[in-house]
Amino acid sequence: MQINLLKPFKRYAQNPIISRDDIPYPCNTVFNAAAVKFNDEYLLLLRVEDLRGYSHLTQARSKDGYNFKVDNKPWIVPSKDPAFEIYERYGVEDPRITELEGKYFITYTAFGPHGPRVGIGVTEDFEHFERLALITEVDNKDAVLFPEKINGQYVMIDRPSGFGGARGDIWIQFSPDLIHWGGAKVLLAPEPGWSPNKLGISTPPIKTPDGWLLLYHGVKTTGSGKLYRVGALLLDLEHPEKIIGYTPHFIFGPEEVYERTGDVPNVVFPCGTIAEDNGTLKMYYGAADTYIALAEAQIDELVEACKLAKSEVRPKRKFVNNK
Ligand code: M1P
Repeated sequence: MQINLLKPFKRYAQNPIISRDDIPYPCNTVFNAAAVKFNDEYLLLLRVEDLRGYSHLTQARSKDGYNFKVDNKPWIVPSKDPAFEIYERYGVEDPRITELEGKYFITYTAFGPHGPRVGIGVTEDFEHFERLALITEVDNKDAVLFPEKINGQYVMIDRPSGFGGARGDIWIQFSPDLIHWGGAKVLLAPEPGWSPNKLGISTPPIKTPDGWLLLYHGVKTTGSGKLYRVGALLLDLEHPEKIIGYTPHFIFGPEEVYERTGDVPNVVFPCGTIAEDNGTLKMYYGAADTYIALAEAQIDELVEACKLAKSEVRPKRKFVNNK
């Protein structure tokens, strides 16, 4: 396989693009940002961890996608509404944004004493945010919405943790109203190799002529802790529960000092991409749970890498119980 299909992403030379020094108020770290283009600007929704270790979400904006200015105050903080409070008491984390029916839906991890679960809310103007519901039970995170209904249903991918949280598989669910979800099916499970312990969808689906393109993260637990890397996945346009192909190898992993060193070393964790009109994909990722960084790839190369994978001979998926 050509090297650009094995390693399609090129890092921005000025990485990292945001660190805690860019946050205009005291905090511990900034990482794992959702991304969207809004009003001709690039908008990142940053996960900022405060000095207590609790996370909230703060906006940053840019004219060029590389140089960002961070808002003076948080935008989404843990809710005081009794319907949400206990489930968000320890923070709101790892947002993803999907433009759907002219609005911007934000899925996020609500973290509280009972464990992580997925929340969903909506905005039209990135000023007012309306929480809609908590849409999964615990233990679940890494949820992304598709940008359109498919066969009359809204579609979401999430990551319930099985086996007492010892493992994470990627699942797909369907809904008539974005609130009530069901019909869950497993999409992709950890395999021996680069991602034997858990997986999670990283970025919302991008529609291409060949299928829905998504990035996902795979986790390998090593003697030095967890190693987070990124793969790509292509799903059928009409039947997104069908995998067209996915990269059997990781396509992006920690290499640079800012990815290898930080609060959680050896982590690259994208939550947002922006597809440019020229076919470039900007991937915004958390690095070592300490920075935001940027890498770019060509969408057609990512699709090609997924499609080639389909024809590769590889061992049949094995059941891995990490307990
Ligand atoms: O520390 C690495 C990541 O760990 C968690 O990710 P996941 O539950 O998908 O393995 C999250 O806390 C994430 O924010 C963090 O970057």
